[in-house]
Amino acid sequence: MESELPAARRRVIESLHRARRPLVLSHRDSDADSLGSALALGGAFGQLGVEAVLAVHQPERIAPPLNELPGASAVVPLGADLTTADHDLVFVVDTASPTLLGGEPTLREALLQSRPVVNIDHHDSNQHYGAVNYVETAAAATAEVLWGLLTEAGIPLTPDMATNLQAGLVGDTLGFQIADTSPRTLRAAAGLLEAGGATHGLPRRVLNARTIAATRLYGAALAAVQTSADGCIVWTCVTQAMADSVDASVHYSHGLPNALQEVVGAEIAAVFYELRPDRTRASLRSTGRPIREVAEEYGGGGHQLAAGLTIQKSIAVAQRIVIDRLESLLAT
Ligand SMILES: [Mn+2]
Repeated sequence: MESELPAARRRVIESLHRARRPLVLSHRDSDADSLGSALALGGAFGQLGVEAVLAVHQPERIAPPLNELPGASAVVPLGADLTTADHDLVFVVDTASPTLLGGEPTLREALLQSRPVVNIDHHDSNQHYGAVNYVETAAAATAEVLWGLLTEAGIPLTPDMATNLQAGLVGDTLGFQIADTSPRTLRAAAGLLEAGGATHGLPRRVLNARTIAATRLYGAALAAVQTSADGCIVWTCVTQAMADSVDASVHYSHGLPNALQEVVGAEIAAVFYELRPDRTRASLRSTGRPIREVAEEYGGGGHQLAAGLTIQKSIAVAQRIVIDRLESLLAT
């Protein structure tokens, strides 16, 4: 696969220069890398004198401060009107499979089958659904991939583009602290700093900011922390009752799995979210032992050290099932 990369890189750069009416898409539930990468790619087309349309599923749900990324207000909904527009090429960033775009399956098919798709990503689970697939699994973020592509293509970075890419780098690497952070990641960060994209300011806020309700929910979940396997497994729950008591949604509790991983002695961290009385989501983190297989056993997935799954069970039952499974994993 790696040997195919130089050819794919040339084809992506050709596509950047060839596009006249590009459509840029990224996955639903935008994060700093997906949105920052899409916005920076839109900026790159601007530098080439081409106007790109950027679309994501339900952009109105992009919450502060993520919606402050330069250009975010111009992102349009992933809607049926896009299928009849005269886009010549579709660029999809940071999206391992078409399903992750969200929206109706028929809409996704119409969008992706009517025009050539250029798929730019860093997830090793990428399904290579494009006419061109440029998937750099060694990159810590799609922002890092794009930094390399735009530099090689000779497209100068504006300060806004650099801010968007830096937000993606900071977001996906948790501030350059995860194992995927490579010398090249830091070279990209240095290049983005030189182009006017600071690591503090907006990228830092996008990574760390929490509303007051989310801060209270975070505190409640931390206070409910439990351990097993001699402290090697650390977990907690975010229940509907907790969320209701602080006027938040269970979805507001981002950052908890990483926080639990900081507990001394923790090898595996798990956070259970009560989505419905009979539906529970679990986010898993590991300091070394691969946990993606456990997520996959329950229909989930992700990375070797950061994965997630959803079980159609109550939170109490789901927690028992998953913790039992993690205990047996640690015993092997
Ligand atoms: Mn990413």
